[in-house]
Amino acid sequence: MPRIRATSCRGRTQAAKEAITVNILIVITNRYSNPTPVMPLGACLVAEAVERAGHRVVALDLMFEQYPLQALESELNKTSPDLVGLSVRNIDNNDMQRPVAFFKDLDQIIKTIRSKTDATLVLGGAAVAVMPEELLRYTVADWAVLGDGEVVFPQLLEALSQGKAPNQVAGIAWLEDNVFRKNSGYGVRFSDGCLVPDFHRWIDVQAYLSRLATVPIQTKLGCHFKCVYCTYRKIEGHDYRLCDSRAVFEAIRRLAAAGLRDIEFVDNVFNSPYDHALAVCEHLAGIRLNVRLQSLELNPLFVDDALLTAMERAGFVGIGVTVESASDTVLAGLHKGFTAEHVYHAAQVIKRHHLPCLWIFMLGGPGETKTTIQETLRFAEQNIRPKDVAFFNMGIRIYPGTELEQRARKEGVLDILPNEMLEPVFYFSPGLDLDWLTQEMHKALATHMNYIGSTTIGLSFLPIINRLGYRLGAKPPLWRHTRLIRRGLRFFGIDT
Ligand code: B12
Ligand code: SF4
Repeated sequence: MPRIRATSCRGRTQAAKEAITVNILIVITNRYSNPTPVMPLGACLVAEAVERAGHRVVALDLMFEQYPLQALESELNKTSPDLVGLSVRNIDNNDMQRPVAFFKDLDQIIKTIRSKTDATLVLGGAAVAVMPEELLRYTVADWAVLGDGEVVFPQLLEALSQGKAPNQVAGIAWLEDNVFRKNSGYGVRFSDGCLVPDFHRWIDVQAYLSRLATVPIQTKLGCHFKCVYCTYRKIEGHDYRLCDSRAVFEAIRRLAAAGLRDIEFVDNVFNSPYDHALAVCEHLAGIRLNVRLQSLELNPLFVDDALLTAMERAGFVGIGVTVESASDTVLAGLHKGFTAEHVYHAAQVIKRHHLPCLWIFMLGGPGETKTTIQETLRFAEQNIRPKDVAFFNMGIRIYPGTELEQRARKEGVLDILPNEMLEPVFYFSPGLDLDWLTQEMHKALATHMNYIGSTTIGLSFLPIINRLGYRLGAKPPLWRHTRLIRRGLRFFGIDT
């Protein structure tokens, strides 16, 4: 079997430039099960794409492995791969109060791989697109794939196995003489209309479903907004790349036929561009499939009666609106591109419909003070229906290259180097007292059983609740059961 380490292929002769089957092991490294385990859509799409390109692929999902390093060792022995692809989703848990640095798990994983094989090591996954240089340095991997893995990874393999220069492939990053290099550029992800993999082929689907996981699907990439903290444009680009609504319908039909009926749209913003979202929903409403749909990523700017009616008719069972704040000062500081008036308007529209709604807030952003927090809490008090749920996150994770990073440096609240920012680091408005906010939120959560904070999401026993819920017949989304769960926990003396 060809060993295709980056260095060895550079000097290959013309004769070697023929199609070579590469033995690939894709290791899905995410083991975080809160609030529910997330099915690794991207890793499965990538596995299928390289298999289509003629390579031999095995996927090892570490999510439910009791002894992940032993499982990895045994798979390395079994498959003896030429190339190991690491799918890395989360850098950390984005929780300022109880931060957990997931990227550190890579240390032992890499050591295990390196102790068994000298196979080429390729990084991919959302985390890698967010902090490629830092993760390349941390893991000393050979290559990192940024963005559209199912397009870029097969091209990288072709280059590696045929002796072409991999650094010519758009969407690749690497370290050369300790200097970070990247060949940026995005693929055309939806060109073949293939949106969903055959999940059963790669992962233990039932293990996910029995923990109330939903099945992810994406209908677009890119975002025109410019929120100061956001990494999504780094992952997906600024320009919209839309998947045709007929292809979305066909993909959902395929999922339903495979028994996968709780489906979640994981677009960065589901309802922007508005016409695209409406077309997708109307298509699905036209021929009702037996599915339960949801999306947590609605922008209040584009919430109107026509869209919500189409969503209801399409089979949506829950929506999330990412408003972040109901204060003009904070919304302006975050560059959200909408105002408090839009937030209030969205609330009026939502009240006219039956769809359960999760309201998502981010407290402590630029310009946040006691007064702006009170504005947001007042909005929540007066506009969020008791059957709906409000999620309040405190502090904002700062990523290198964002406007928030620049602002934090200017305000003197951030003084570490980008390389040190794999360790979770958060922005918290200098105009706000953290103890005051913590107490305020404690009171708000104590008096509203439909409110949750990041601590609730990070509860160590949430996975047990998920399994129990599934056995009792609960259906996703999990947040719809917030009141019940919180009341139940309170009964047992656990105040979340
Ligand atoms: C939707 C979403 C969610 C949903 C997921 C719902 C669901 N059923 O899947 C919810 C709300 C539950 C969620 C939760 C969390 N999320 Co989230 N989420 C996203 C979002 C918007 C899309 C993810 C997605 O499915 N993309 C579509 C698939 C196709 O893309 P992909 O998996 O990235 O795969 C592509 C590439 O990465 C690459 N690739 C993937 N694997 C591999 C492997 C190899 C070998 C190669 C070569 C390439 C490759 O190719 C793939 C196809 O093109 C991203 C942001 C974004 N725009 O990506 C954040 C994001 C992934 N989430 C993030 C985080 C932090 C979290 C949470 C920890 C936050 C929290 N406390 O709630 C939790 C963790 C949940 C868990 N158990 O792991 C971060 C992760 C990186 C980081 N900053 O740490 C992101 C990037 C957002 C951000 N803040 O930067 N999330
Ligand atoms: S709307 Fe969402 S995806 Fe777009 S820039 Fe803002 S936070 Fe990022």
